[in-house]
Amino acid sequence: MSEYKSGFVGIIGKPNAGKSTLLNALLGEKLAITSPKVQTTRHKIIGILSDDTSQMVFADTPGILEAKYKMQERMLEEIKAVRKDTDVLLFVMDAKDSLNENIELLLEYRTQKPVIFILNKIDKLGSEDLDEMKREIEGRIKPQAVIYMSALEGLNIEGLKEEIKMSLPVHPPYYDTENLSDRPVRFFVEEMIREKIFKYLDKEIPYHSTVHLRDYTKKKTLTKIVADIVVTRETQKHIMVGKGGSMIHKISTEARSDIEDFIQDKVFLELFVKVRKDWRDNDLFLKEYGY
Ligand SMILES: Nc1nc2c(ncn2[C@@H]2O[C@H](COP(=O)(O)OP(=O)(O)OP(=O)(O)O)[C@@H](O)[C@H]2O)c(=O)[nH]1
Ligand SMILES: [Mg+2]
Repeated sequence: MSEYKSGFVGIIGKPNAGKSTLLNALLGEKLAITSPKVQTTRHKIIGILSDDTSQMVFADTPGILEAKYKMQERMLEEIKAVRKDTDVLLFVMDAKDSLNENIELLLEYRTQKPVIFILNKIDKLGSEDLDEMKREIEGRIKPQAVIYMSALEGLNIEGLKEEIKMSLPVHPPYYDTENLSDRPVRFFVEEMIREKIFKYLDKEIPYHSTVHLRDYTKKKTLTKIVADIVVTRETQKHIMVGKGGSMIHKISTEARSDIEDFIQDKVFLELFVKVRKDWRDNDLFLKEYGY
């Protein structure tokens, strides 16, 4: 038998490139929340894929951005930590985005470790010349590989896994092979609620919101969950609650159904909306809310 391989695989790229969708496709599980809006992911999320010969420890990260407030500074720190602590770097790019901008960004963020360059969302490409893009990437980056991918449709996922395996070091598994992530269930519950906020609210509100779990109690016949949705202004609270509570009801109903699937139990979910002015720039609130 050949030796077991195991290593850390960082997933980085611009906001909305499809990093979280890719993580989910690699794992075959919905672990990370996704949305059509930029900056959906705020925390590093570890996803672990183990088989008889290898373990890949993926780290999904927030999209690379220019930090304008403290919460975004924390997001950038997470990206920088992942990029250092990685055996193979997956750089994800929306194939319709500017190639030059993406290459510049990768040159800034890459380390000595091998890079796999992923041209994602090829399912919605028109006449763009992928081979031409590939030649330019190879010329300027010298990646281990350039992979055409549709994370949404799972196209080329197996090819990508093979490519990653090739550059994993020989090492025993880092995590118990039964584990899917290093985050507790509570984290995913908060994220599933936050996903609905990104789905149903527009403009600045998703970016001014966070979700904080207050109670998670497993009872005999169900799990009781109480969470706060935190916003920065009274007007945002009104919109979050909606007319006659319609918006918060919609968020709660959909989130509850996702949580029930995830924890395989009936859920009683209670949501409260709270105003915390400037929580995104306040060290104490950021700490309390897990940033
Ligand atoms: N057509 C198509 N859409 C995709 C593909 N991959 C991702 N998307 C969509 O692109 C949007 C962004 O996907 P995410 O996975 O949330 O992107 P992300 O890079 O994690 O974004 P941030 O967390 O904001 O940095 C979502 O609406 C996805 O459904 C793909 O291969 N094809
Ligand atoms: Mg994401």
